[in-house]
Amino acid sequence: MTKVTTLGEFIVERQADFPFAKGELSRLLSAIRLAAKVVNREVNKAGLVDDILGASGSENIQGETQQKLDVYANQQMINALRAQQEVCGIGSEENEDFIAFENGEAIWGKYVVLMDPLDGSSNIDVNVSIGTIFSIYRRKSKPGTVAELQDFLQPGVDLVAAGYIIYGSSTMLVFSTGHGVNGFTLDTSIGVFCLSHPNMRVPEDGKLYSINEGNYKQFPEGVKKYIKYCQEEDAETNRPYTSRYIGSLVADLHRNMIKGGVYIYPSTGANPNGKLRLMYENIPLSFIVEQAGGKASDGKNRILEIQPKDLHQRTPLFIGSKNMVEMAERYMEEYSETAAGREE
Ligand code: P6P
Repeated sequence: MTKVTTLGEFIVERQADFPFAKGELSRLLSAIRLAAKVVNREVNKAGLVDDILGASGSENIQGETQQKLDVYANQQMINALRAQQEVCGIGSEENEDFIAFENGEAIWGKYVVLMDPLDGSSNIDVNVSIGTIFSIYRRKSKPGTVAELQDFLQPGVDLVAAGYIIYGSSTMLVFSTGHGVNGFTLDTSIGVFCLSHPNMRVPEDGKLYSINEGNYKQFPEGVKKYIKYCQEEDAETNRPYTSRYIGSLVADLHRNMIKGGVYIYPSTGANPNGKLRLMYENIPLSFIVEQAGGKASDGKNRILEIQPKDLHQRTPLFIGSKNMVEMAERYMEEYSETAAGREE
């Protein structure tokens, strides 16, 4: 019988890999792991209980209707991380401003966490996979003081860890601390995340392209040309590709991580800088994909090198198999007056 490695054992075995003092990462990840299990329990019964389905009646900073499960997931992550005392503050896609923990030991926490507690939540009611995305940074402000905005507005190159949880046909936690990417599947019979996808690598090439072609008319010319390239017949370059778009970023990204592919959310008329948030979606997922040998940009600039200006800043996202992203970037360069959409 092959040895099963749990997430806890993995962290202990690989402690030397982690740029954390002993035990800090395991406490941080155990908070995220706990929250993931609690959210998973609610996600899995969402179809059965009215009080967790559907909209909460409130809106988040983006003016998007918050689904009850978004609000629930947000609170579970905040509670779990607050309890761990390693984190001095949290930035969440669901909250207008960051949350600085001021209780007791928390002000000595060396890290901050940014998260999208439940991405793709509009899919909850139709039983499509959704996800949680998180980033971990070292704080820049002085320990013993409350967290400051500078602790959160850090570029992706300064990340110490990032990951996502996908609530799908199985629930998986995929994360990296800068030493490759590993995937853990929740064994619900014992409530433990077990190493199922060691050292994940994004295939350099793929046959899948993911984009909401309903927005075709509003796309930059370079994106239109790349879509046409994907649809042309060419036996040598294995085209036409297949279009797969779930409308749940974590699900589309996870499939492309495993099978190879490219996901593009470019600038559109409705969203001149793209729809996805730099801090809560694009940076953590770009960190993961780069650690697995893939590539991520805004169509020109490497996502991880973008200096954030605002907690809820949006950027276009081209992410996935290296060769596919680079082909799309070539079309953007050749055909678009501004590679990252219209001027800001
Ligand atoms: P559209 C979900 O709202 C999300 O943030 C991502 O998970 C998803 O990929 C994208 O937006 C879908 O957006 O405009 O294609 O419906």
